[in-house]
Amino acid sequence: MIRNFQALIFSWKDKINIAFVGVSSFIFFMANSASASEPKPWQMDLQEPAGIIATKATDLHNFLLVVITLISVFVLGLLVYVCIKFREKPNVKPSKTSHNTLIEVIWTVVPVLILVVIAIPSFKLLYLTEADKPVDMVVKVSGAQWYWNYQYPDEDIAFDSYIIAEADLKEDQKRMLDVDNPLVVPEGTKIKFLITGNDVMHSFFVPSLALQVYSIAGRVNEIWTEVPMGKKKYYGQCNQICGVNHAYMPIVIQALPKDEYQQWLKEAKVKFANTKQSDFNKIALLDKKDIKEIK
Ligand SMILES: [Cu+2]
Repeated sequence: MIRNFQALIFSWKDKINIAFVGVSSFIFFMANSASASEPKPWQMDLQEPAGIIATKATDLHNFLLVVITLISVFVLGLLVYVCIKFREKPNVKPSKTSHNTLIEVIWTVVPVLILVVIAIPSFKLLYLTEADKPVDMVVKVSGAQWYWNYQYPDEDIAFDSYIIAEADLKEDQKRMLDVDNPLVVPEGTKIKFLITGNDVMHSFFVPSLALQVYSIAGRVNEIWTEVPMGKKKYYGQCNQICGVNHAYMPIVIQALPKDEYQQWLKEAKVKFANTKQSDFNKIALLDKKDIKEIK
């Protein structure tokens, strides 16, 4: 019995080993999280926000979580109170009360006030995401069955972005998330995304940058975001069920330092020189001077 018990207790050596594995996995996790924004195993909360819009969206989410928790606890408390106070035993003859003007006014006015309190920060954030901010670059995103097409109108390049098949994955690539041609952008840049579709509805969804916009054929939706400083990959996925390969059209936005981005751009202009840009996919952008005249 004692021998069994001793066998169960870890020796000091085992403890040091476990601590070492724990610490090294933590360091690996932290190092990994510094270079990529992606979902984590057993993740409970939102992905770490990147940029001003995502930070504000996360703050709003945390505020709403408090509001909804307070409301749920209050309603649960009321239910428990009513169940105990008005149970059958002490109320053999039940009350037939059906109206109480004061309570009815309270349960109408209080929810309205709560909605107003929620609406103010909510509209502020919505306005920020929709506002026509001056941006550093424009990227056109087209959803297709089942891949993404990225076009840089100012650079006159376009290319398709496909998932990497499981059999072709390299060691540092993620299953179901990495792609052959990521959307490469310079770090610390405000970007306007023009989002459209080639066939059925898709949705361009990159949680850490708080981007989520429908891609619809015949329409151009737009949104802007600020990609923060730092060489980092932002992972996303199509989140509008678009057909049999819906799960296989991930999104990768790769932020690079400015000089590395210029180098990539140089190579991309050669690599994608023969990628045919169909007229359907082309968009006409106004020159900057035209925009000024309109304003
Ligand atoms: Cu889809």
